[in-house]
Amino acid sequence: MAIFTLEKNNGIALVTMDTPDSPQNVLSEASQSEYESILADIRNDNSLKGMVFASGKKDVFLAGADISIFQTIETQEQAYESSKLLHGMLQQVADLPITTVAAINGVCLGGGLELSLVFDYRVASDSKSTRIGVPEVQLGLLPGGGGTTRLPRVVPLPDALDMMLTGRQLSASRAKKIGLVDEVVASSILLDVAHNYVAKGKPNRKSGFKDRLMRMSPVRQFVISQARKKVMSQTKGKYPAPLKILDTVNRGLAMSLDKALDLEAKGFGELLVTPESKQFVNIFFATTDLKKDTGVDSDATARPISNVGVLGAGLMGAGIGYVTVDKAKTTVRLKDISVEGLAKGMAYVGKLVDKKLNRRRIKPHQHQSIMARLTGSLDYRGFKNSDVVIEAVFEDLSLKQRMVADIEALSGNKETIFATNTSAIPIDDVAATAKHPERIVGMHYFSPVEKMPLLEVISGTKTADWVTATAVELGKKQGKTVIVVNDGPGFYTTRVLVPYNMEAVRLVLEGVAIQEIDNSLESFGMPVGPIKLMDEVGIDVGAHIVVTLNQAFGDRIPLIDGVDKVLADERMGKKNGKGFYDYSEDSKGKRVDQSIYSVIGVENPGRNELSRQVIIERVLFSMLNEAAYCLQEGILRSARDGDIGAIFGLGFPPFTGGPFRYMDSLGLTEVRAKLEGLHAEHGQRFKPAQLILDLAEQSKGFYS
Ligand code: T1G
Repeated sequence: MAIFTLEKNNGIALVTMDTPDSPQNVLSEASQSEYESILADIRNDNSLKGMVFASGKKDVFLAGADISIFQTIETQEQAYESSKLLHGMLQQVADLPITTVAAINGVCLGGGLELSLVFDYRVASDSKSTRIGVPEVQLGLLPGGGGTTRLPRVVPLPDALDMMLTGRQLSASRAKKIGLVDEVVASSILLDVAHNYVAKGKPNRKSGFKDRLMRMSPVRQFVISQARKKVMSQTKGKYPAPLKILDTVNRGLAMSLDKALDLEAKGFGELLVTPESKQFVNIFFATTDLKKDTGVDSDATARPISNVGVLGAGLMGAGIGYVTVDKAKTTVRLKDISVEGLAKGMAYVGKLVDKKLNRRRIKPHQHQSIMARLTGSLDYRGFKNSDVVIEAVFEDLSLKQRMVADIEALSGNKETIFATNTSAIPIDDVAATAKHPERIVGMHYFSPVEKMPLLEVISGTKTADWVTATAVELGKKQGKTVIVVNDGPGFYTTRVLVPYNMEAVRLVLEGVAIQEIDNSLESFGMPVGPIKLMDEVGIDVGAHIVVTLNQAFGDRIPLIDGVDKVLADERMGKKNGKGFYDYSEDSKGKRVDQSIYSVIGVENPGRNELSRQVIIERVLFSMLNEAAYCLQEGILRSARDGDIGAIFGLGFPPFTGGPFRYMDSLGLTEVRAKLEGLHAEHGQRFKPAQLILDLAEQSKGFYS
């Protein structure tokens, strides 16, 4: 079945792209030959005065080049040629003597936007599904279908850079505002309007003075240098793509279009073969697979959810309430034990929805409908109809068990799911006193809930598959990337974080400077150092969890002195303004609080000047090894989930592909050697997971 159809009416050729048996339109080798024959037909038909290009799919215009092709490209030269090939395909439209119009409805990304850029006009629908952008940077690439060259010649340089450096997807109205599309209309009249644009004839687009000025060297250099400063502060130079984009745009704007396109193809070729890009492409396919993963191995399916109850209106509860009313579009009953607490939680949600209104991302009537889904209560009234009740109260097992009993008493015959947001208490413990343990599940969110993309769903040994599947579905509706793990102390994300943090504290006790430890792990690519992270998560929270894990794993996750002294000095971290860092007015968490050293009994802090490499290995391999234990023990269902969980939940550097891909990139023989060395030097806590030893023995990796 054809990908493209061509209809000619009244001198206008309508080309419709509708890839059969696929939810997306993508530019691929399969589409190339048909595309070229359609263009040849149009080129040779002198009766035509115009061409309109549209998609036959409901919410998709064109999702770009076929990403799966990148996994088959091995050399820079091949990648360069693939970019040149795409340039040639799109140039065939640019060279048509007739007026060309792109009618954009639905996602128009990467090569999709690049194709539309060679059209004389771009008309877009005001549909919510119309999202326009160049997300290549998120694949470790630059727009290689002419986008790097043409976009800054169509829209103002700062807007073009923002799109290319962030991968931001614009709504149709935003795209019109920056001059990327000529008109925004209702999707019902999109094709008519596009056809009418043919009558306008080819535009004589002259860049405005401001745009010309922006492209002149001194101004351009300034804009580029400002953008580079921002990129470096965000990425610390760990990501090649944004820097290559800046360099290519800067040099390309001083060249003719052809030369600039060739420079772009070279840059695309260089980036495609980088290990960072390979890992980003792995992450794309992993997250795409997760979207389709029900989270259970049986054919159990999720039940419909229309009412959600949230117990606890603190930061987590309010955040869960927000993503549920806003993204899942489900009613939420938010309960707290105090009026102040409830009011604060409701206000927190209100502030987030107000922000969307103020940024014009929603209209007033949408603001009202979102807020109308949220109601508050100081008791259980209104919880009887909840399909799912999520508790987000403090980590007290008996309190959570009492809440289970309350909800079970309330729900009667309704099979209400009880989800706990605990970060470490085993689900089986929460379910131990339940009448219906099969309806108890873990839904571990990360703070702040409205920003952190991961949801870790934990199945207890008695949790029914339909309950797990329903929790997964709710998480996806809340806009989360969801992994499902099996029950155990600390589940996965908390369990791997604790040895990581504790090893950092041991280094402090050994006289290594706190700042040096954090700087070392940030130089590896962690968003924030382990000591700073403890302050942010809460030193008391971490200390509590260490005890839980030590009870479960003994000398593999040993307790350490020092943390109890920190707590005794009433240092809980950022939340009470006292921790390892100084939260006074003139520091605001930027500087280490030097008084911490005497609190934990470290004399002459910083005396131990370990190399960055040693610091990174000590701390990072604690996490890598624990991750392998989680996979070995079946807490993790797959290495894929472990990688996505660490990247989206703990900020593990995405350019490494995640802990398991990172260990594969080192080679498990090397990982085994490092761990055996650390084990010999520091004891049982570095005992290598048997899985690592076995895979190394077989010269295999986690993915091979
Ligand atoms: N290539 C290959 N497959 C793609 C694809 C693409 N560009 N986009 C989606 N798919 C597949 C996906 O793998 C899944 O397949 C199915 O479509 C449904 O996807 C030269 C080099 C478009 C917003 O980065 O962001 O152009 O698993 O479940 O949630 O400069 O897919 O079902 O077999 O994600 O509705 C730039 C990537 C490419 C867009 C839809 N474009 N895609 O989300 O569906 S590079 C992108 C997305 C490029 C040029 C450069 C999303 C989506 P399967 P889905 P969705």
